[in-house]
Amino acid sequence: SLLSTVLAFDLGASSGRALIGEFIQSDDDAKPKLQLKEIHRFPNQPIQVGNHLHWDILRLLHEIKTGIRIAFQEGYKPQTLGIDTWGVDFGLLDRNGELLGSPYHYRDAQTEGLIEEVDGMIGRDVLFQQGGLQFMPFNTIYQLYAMKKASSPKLDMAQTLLLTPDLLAYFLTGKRNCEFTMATTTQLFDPRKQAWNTGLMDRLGIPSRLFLEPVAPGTAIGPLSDVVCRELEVPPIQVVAVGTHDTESAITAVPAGDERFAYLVCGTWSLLGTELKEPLLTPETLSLEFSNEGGVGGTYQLLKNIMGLWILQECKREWDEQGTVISYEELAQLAENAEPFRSLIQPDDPRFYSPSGMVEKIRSFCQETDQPVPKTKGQIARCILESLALRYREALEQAEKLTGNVFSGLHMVGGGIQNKLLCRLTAGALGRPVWAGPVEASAIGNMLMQLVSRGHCDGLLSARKLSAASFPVMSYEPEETESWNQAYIAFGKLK
Ligand code: ADP
Ligand code: LRH
Repeated sequence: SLLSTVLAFDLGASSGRALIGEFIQSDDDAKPKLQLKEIHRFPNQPIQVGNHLHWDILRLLHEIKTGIRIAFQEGYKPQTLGIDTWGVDFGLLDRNGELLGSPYHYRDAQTEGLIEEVDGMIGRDVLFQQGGLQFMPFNTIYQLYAMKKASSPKLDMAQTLLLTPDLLAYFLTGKRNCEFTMATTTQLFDPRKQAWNTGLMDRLGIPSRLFLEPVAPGTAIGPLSDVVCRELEVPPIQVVAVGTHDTESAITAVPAGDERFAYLVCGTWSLLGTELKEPLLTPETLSLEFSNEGGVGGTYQLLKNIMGLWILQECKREWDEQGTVISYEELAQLAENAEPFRSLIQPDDPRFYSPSGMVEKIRSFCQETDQPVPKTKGQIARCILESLALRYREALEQAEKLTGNVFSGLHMVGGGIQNKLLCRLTAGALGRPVWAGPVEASAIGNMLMQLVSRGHCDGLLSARKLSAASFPVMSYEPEETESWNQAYIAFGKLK
């Protein structure tokens, strides 16, 4: 029998999707399971306007509304819905509650050079002690500081800052909310004090009035507003603040059996880390540049933000724009057939962060480091995938060093695991098994927190058990360990 139906919106930097989750108890007395159905998928394309890169937030709202409509048209009756998105970005509301302009995309160039500038004002140690994050140019702190430096009138007029998932929930409910996991991606939330860092905001000229008190994942925000219900002809279902940061939703769905495990959330970004009960704010964490992000169920996630499949996405975009659209399956196939260990890049080299010209950037990296320059699509894709796999090894070893844990293998989740070659290469590079699944981890984690909020699931551990019982996992065993060890040495010399 059907115990509950939930609707999850998972918005990544490359695409968004709506999935229905049915929590089902079968007749044969087995434990209840979660069943997924994808009902809507849409691209998420940033738009350059003048000097700024923006998200098309109204289009995303439109697609979410479309997803809600489709759910009911297809006969589902979700009782709740949740939204998770990429981290750090936000919209500003004026005193009438209207959105001030289009939210900036985190890859907007306005934050260039600001890490160093803010370091100079505040000090890197202090920033790390009080923010816990890896120094990424996109962190909310730098975006707001960029607006301050540009004397943005929007910043003067703004009354409330809503992080992207809260902004979208606000459009649907009219209720302003601030969910904890997203709050911890701003670098303005102090993980030790568990409070907004108003002292830091004052020093940078960021108005502290903008920030709402964070609520724990699993908190109900409110029902769909009357206007939305009338427009879509749907009942006022409840919107829940899930683990609204997509990374944290994905980690919620990792089907790990034990308390200590390592994971890799593999999408546009690669987030590799391990779950802790408290933030680890040591000098070693700072020097190895790991983040402490707030997770669901009172956890902290010690993780490394790695450039990820973004590099391949950008190459694909370039090739597609030249007229021959190539699928990720085809690219993986070409990479499979390409010569192994021909050339490597350091995926986290800053040049790979900004959009455009990616193929050329890869070639010049190889040239500068005296390696064969990759020419074909297959050679380029192979170079990216092998380099990522080696970077994962480095990050996994660093996570072990920081925590003193030893991990017997790596759980991989997210859209990137559809690239089976990447999973295989990762197992090879690590010299340890990879357990891949589920693909839709963020949407599943989103659903699991809806089930927690409705009392169907009593917390993170049982949520993970439900994920493990409901979705298959594919194992990859290490191969060609000696060649990988050689490649790892070559990779280490690239810095
Ligand atoms: P995000 O949530 O950040 O938008 P996803 O989790 O959807 O990202 O993962 C997107 C990545 O997954 C793409 O960059 C691509 O490399 C990979 N991918 C998606 N579909 C496939 C596929 N069919 N085969 C291989 N790789 C794929
Ligand atoms: C992955 C992600 C990651 C952030 C980045 C902006 O989608 O949320 O955790 O650091 O986007």
